Amino acid sequence: MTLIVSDRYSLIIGLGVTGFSCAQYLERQGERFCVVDSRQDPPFLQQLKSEQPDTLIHLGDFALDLCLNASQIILSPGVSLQEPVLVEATKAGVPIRSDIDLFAQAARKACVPIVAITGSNAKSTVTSLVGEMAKIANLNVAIGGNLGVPSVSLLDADIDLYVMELSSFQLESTTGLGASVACVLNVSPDHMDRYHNLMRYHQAKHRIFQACKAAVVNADDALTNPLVPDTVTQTRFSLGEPDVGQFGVLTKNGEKWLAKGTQCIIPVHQMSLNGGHNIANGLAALAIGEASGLPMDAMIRALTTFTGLPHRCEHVTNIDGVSYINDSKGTNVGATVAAIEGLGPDLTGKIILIAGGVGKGADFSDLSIPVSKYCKQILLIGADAQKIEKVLVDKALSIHAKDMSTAVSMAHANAVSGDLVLLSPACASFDAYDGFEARGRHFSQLVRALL
Ligand code: UMA
Ligand code: ADP
Repeated sequence: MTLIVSDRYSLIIGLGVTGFSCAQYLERQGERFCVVDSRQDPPFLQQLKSEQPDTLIHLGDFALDLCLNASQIILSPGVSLQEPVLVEATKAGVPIRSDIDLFAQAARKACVPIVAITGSNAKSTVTSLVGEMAKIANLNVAIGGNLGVPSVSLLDADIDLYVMELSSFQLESTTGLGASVACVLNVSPDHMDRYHNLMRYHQAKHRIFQACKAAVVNADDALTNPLVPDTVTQTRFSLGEPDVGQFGVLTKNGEKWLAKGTQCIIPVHQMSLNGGHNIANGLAALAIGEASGLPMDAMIRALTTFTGLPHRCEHVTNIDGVSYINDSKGTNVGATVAAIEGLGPDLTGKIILIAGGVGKGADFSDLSIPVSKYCKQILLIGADAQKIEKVLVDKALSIHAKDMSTAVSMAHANAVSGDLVLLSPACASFDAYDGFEARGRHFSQLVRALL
């Protein structure tokens, strides 16, 4: 320990997937570093010990001394900059960086463009869709970030383009990203247990625009407007009619089209993604793809073939005319509102919504109107069920269900042909599941067992 604190070293904080990927990266670079995690048994402890038996690991707290003596801290996204040791380290002038900083520095050095996508919702969908467009255009594209593979593990000499989903947690400690194209898809409250207020969360998201070359803006959401110099090209998308050079929706012969200016690009019904919210996602992907120089034909093909990711408004099955949809990734209020408003208008019947879990300090009020408009029932599960019920104007719609299994049985019993049973919890899952995937799988299994 004495030896290491007297020399210059990087300190990796966190030994989850991010911290471990950074340890592998710094090892490859031949840099001196050590690792701390406040947990006694972090997820990648055994892997790090077996791959790097000589790396110094400190567990159980954030080790103030190690922080204060580091030449830089590489911070995992699950740890807030407001942690007292990090506040101290900042005061002491120790630079705090993210894995995204390490990644971007290497990508910039190799002159490989980075497409950077954030937003409260739709990040994974739009990132994957843009990635698909690039693949169809025969680019060697790497896709990751908050979605799947951590950033530094993607670095490879053969890559033509990086398409990165970035979270506010990652952006908080990312500086001067320099993306070739940057986009905040939308902003609505999330992670209010980590941020003091929406402004702090908004500020974290907008760090994505630092030193970007082009920005893509959601014209329907003022909170996505970037503060960037005039030299940064801006492309806008909107669910309304597009202005010249911008992306939007046009109606031709009674049919809705994704369009650019006056040019119709693809009829909405030819997209494989369903729901009004996915029209916005298709437009965002087109705008980001175009700003990245992708050819229109490849982008159109991707829109027709990309069916979406599991657990995002995923169709499970139909039983007696009732559709069952798994939207377990609907983990905040904005997502669930989008799912209800995206799917509700096309139904002959109504939605039976299954919601609840860990609310992350959210205000659920915005659910009330869409629920009254499109739902005939809301089945509440999980830790924050009461909080959701409290804000509903139409309280008669809500019923408490003991657990997911009871909720699915009740939904099945109450649904009639034309209805849609939607799991879109507006909450995280950690009160009852390992994550949104486990929750979605459980829902889908219970639904299939009804067949
Ligand atoms: N933790 C400690 N002590 C530590 C370090 C972490 O208690 O010393 C806790 C954190 O508070 C958190 C958990 O451990 O509860 C995981 O944190 P982490 O920083 O080790 O996370 P990773 O395993 O590296 O995973 C992270 C992202 N997780 C978070 O931001 C919390 C993953 O996004 C991401 O896929 C991965 O990096 C690769 O980039 C997950 C996520 O939930 C899916 N993201 C949030 C979201 O999408 O809303 C932002
Ligand atoms: P993220 O990675 O930001 O969580 P996903 O693509 O995984 O985004 O989608 C998460 C959820 O967000 C979906 O399950 C859906 O409920 C909701 N959603 C999808 N598209 C939109 C949109 N354009 N606006 C708001 N919510 C959306």
